[in-house]
Amino acid sequence: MNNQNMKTIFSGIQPSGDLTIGNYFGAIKNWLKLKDEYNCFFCIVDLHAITVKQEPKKLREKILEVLAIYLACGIDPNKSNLFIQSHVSTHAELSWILNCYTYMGELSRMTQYKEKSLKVGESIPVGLFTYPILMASDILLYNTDLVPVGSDQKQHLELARDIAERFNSLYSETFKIPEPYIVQNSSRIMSLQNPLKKMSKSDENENSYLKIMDDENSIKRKISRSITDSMGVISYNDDQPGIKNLINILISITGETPKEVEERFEGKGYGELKKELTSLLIDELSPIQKQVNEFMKNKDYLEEVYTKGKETAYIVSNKILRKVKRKIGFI
Ligand code: ATP
Ligand code: LTN
Repeated sequence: MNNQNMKTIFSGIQPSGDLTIGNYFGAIKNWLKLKDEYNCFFCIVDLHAITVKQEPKKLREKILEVLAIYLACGIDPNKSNLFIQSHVSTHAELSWILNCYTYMGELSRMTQYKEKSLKVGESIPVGLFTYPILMASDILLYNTDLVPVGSDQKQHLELARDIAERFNSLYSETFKIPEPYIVQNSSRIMSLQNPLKKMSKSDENENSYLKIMDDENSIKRKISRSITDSMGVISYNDDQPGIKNLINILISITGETPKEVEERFEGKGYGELKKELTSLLIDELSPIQKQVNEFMKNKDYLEEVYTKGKETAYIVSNKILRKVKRKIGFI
């Protein structure tokens, strides 16, 4: 499972709600493209999820569902390492250490922190602020070469690189400097209700996001209600952000260029675009949903997968953690 000659990728999704097509097109689909060429670590980042309030029963269910989704999308646990972040103690340990090498100013600039802290009112958990340090630790613990994520995570990745470079220059070469892997059109799937905002699983308006597990009727309803404009032309440009978003989702499935879609839909109305997109989404998602439901019935199998994942992840990450501790001067 760990081939010395292959480069490594690391990525993760928070079990903080129902996964959306933003997670699917922005992250998981790109993992699938890379999975055979790299040593892969795909993590369910539950430590990250508790930076906002979670209900224990729901969190427990969602952690397993995210694992079931990884498997249902075609990630083979015999080839990739699938594990749950809180099972591998090295993540929290390195995170503390790197807390001491990260500056308040750097964290205050993070857009995700600014946005999320506005939503939680006056009592902002410190974890929400230090969240990018935990993410840096996830990545740096595996000598990661490449991190496939949506473009909302670019800033966090740059911080991870800065922290790694700082540590390396203080103590000599320790961490590998990771590169982002962000695919243009799918890197930012927007809200169906406000196409200027990222689609997010924690949005309060259910109609703004499409879940991977949404049934046919919900897909139909949400796409047909999605916000467009009054221009009436199917054109890929920033003045029509709603249509641009629908085209981006469509081409994430068909592999067309925006221009090809514009040409195909010349003279046609928004209704036709929405109809085709709806049926493509149903075809794409329903086989995955069936598989997720099967995996969720087999909790023993899920346990087998995450237990094996945890063991490998610990062995690999503890090597780096020990090196870090030695360099700092711990005994
Ligand atoms: P939350 O809403 O709880 O903050 P989220 O759905 O925004 O969560 P994460 O679980 O933090 O996302 O993200 C997992 C991966 O999915 C990341 O790589 C992220 O960049 C990607 N991603 C999330 N939302 C989108 C989106 N709308 N478009 C493209 N990629 C996305
Ligand atoms: N912060 C990420 C989730 C995440 C992650 C990671 C992604 C946590 N650790 C390591 C890639 C690599 C997010 O999508 N909000």
